[in-house]
Order: sequence, then structure tokens, then C-alpha cells
Amino acid sequence: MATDDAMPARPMPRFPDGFLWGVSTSAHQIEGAAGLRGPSVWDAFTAEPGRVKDGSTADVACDHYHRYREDVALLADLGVDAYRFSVSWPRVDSRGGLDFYDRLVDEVCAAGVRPVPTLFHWDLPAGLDWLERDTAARFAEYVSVVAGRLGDRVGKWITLNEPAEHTLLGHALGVHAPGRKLLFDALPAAHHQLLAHGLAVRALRAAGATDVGIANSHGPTWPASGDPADREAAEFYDLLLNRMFADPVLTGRYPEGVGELMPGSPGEVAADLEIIGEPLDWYGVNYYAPTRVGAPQGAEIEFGGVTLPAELPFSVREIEGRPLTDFGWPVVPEGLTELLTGFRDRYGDRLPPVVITENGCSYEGLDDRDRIAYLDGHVRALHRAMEAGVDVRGYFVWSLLDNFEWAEGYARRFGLVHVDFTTLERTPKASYGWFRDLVRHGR
Ligand code: IFM
Repeated sequence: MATDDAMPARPMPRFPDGFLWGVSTSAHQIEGAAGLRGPSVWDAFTAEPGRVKDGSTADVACDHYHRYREDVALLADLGVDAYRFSVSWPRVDSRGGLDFYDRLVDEVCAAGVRPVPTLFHWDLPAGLDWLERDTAARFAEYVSVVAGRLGDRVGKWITLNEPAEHTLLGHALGVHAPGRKLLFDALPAAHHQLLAHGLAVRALRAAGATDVGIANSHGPTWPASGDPADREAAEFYDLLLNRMFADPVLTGRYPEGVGELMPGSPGEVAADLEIIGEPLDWYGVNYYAPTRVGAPQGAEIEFGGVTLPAELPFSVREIEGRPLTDFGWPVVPEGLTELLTGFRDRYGDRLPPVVITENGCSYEGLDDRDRIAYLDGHVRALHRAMEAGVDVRGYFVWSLLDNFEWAEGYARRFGLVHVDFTTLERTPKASYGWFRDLVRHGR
């Protein structure tokens, strides 16, 4: 079991009353295919040889479908205020419908924890396609069904998880499901997800929801040098990964030059943007690390487990002098302060209160001091952003459990709780004890 002496010696600054401490997971990464779950694009993708590095699938994953009571007991013992999980659209579409989530939400509420469902975390039902506009309308129908069934117990909702990554990794580079390598022709998948987000906000509002957000992934983009070519490439990268997903949601506009690339006439895109820009109650940020970007170098680049093709108009460079996680991601806590204060400066009053919907790191071992150092540094960096005037209302660790890390399979361990993928035994790590102390102290 985790020990109580895991807390770093330096006292943690106080967080305001009501600040939400939580942990996150997603359906495809933990549940397994048990029950009546229909197939998703991820099932088809993992069945293709060579797609997942260790050749694994998420057919069992953490078997959370059967072990959810044990996992909710871990949440209760951790003492978190909130649990962010995702609802599997293919499961809801199956004959089992929402029965599993009904039971899960009851269990989470009974443990005194607030359920915070994400309505789409990459497991699109097989046969649907984000390149098709109709998928956005289908998503809104599904969201109405979920809200109708769970809305009596769920207050806080998340529409989408990381549409940027789902577009980039799944549709532009082909390293995630559905495995397309369309490069810039993948942009309709981004627009249709954003439209789905806006339609989902409307569907949730129609069902009476008053606490709605999105979980977008963001990070500062650092130019590799002061050279104009590097600066221009970094600005472009910032546009693609940050502004293309934050601007339309927060301001109802695409950054200059982007709207023209989206499917539909200018009038249609403008009408969609009215929907996409529906006001939110809060804005979710998933933060892991900044990216250092320079002019293209005419060669493929290995970056965070992904091969970036030579023809991209930028290249990703190493951030030197920083510790790396097991995934090879640099540990840069102050990037979170920079990101949040930068958002406040860029979006001003258009930025609603922020919630950090994911932050975490992959490390091996039960005595995971590196994870404690990572989380400790990032929570302090978050506090500095709050001192600088950014309105942040919550912080969720990715993740409660070690789980199926997409194309990396089970090789990356992000959990506060270790999962033995042979026996499925759960063992809290040192970081679990540290986070439990932090949550107690934070109150
Ligand atoms: O595991 C993922 C999660 O599904 C989305 N955000 C990043 C995490 C770590 O890669």
C-alpha cells in the first residue's frame, strides 16, 4: 500500500474552498469489451497487425466493466471530489444501452464523489466517420439520450476529449484509429468534431445542464530560435494545436486563414461557428508539456512515439536540459503557468473559469517518486497561475489506473494505481498516497 510519508517536505500553497480535486480515465482505456459494447474504430484499428506497439488490444484492459466497484472504492479512499470518466458511445448504442453507466454513476455518487462524464473520448462507433458532417448530428442525438438518463445525478459534463489529438494522430498521421494519413486533408474531422461539441452543448442545455465544458489539449509552443523561419513555424504549430481548437470554442471564430480550409461555403462555416461558440461554463485544459518547434528540416522526426513526416511545414525539436518521463516527454511544470496566463491574456473575458482536466506522466514502478515530483511541480505551477489572476477551479490527474495507452499498448503507465495486466490486481502507488494527502491538505 502507499505510504503516508510520500508528501514532499515543502508545504503546498492553499487552494480556494470548493476547488475540485479529481482523477480521470476513459472508457476504451479501462473498461474492456465485456457487456454488450458494440465495436468502435479502435477495435478495428487494434485488430490490424503492427498498429499497437506491444500487439495488445483493449479487449480486457483493466476490466473496469466488472471491477468498477473496486475502482470506485479506490476513488473514495483517495478522497477526491470528482471522477472524470468517459461514456462509450458504442456501448450506449448496444442493447445494454446506458445500464452500465447508470450503475457506475450510482456507485460514484454513493461514494460521495461527483461524476464528470466525457461524452466522446476517441472510441467512435465503427461505421461512423468524423470526415462526415452527419456524425456531428448523430453525436448530438446520442448526447441527448445520455443526458436524459444520467442528468438527474450528473451535474458537470465534458463534451469532447482532445479533438486536436484525435484529428492529428487519428486522421492526419494515422498512428491512432481510424488510421488515416490525410495530413491537411484531415481538417474536416476537426471541424465536424467542433460542430459536434457545439451541438452537444445545445443538447445538454436543452436537458437542463448548467455546468458544461470541453477537454482540449494545449501546451505552449516555443520557437527553436529567434530566427524568423523558426518563429513562423512555431506560430503555425500553435495555430494548429492550440488556436484552431480554442479560438472557435471561446470566440466563435477560426484564426485567420483557417476558416477557408474547413468544409462548406463561407456562409455555412460561419453558421457552424455560431454553434461551436456556444458559451461554456468552464474550459478544460489537458496539459502535459510544451513543444519546441522550428522550421522544417526535410527529414522525418521521431516525436513522443510518433513519426512526423518530412513534408510538414514545421519540425519538432528536443527540449534540452529537462528530465524526461518514460514516454520521453519533457517535464516542464512552468509551461502550465505560461499556458494559463497566456490564455488569459489571449482570450480575456472570453475565457470562462478553467479546469485542468488532465495532467500526468508515465513512469514505471510502485515507488513512483518521479510521478510525485511531476505532479507536485505542476500543482505548484497551477497555483502560480492562480496567483497571477487566472481563474482555475479544478485539477484532475491523468490517470486513476494504469491503462491501455492507445498505440503504446500497456507499455506506458500513467496510473496512481498500478494494474497487473495478468491478474488485474490493483495496487496503489506512492503517488496515490501523495495525492490523497494533497487532497486532504487542499481542503
Ligand atoms: O491516455 C491519454 C488520454 O487518453 C488523452 N490524453 C493524453 C493521455 C496520455 O497520453
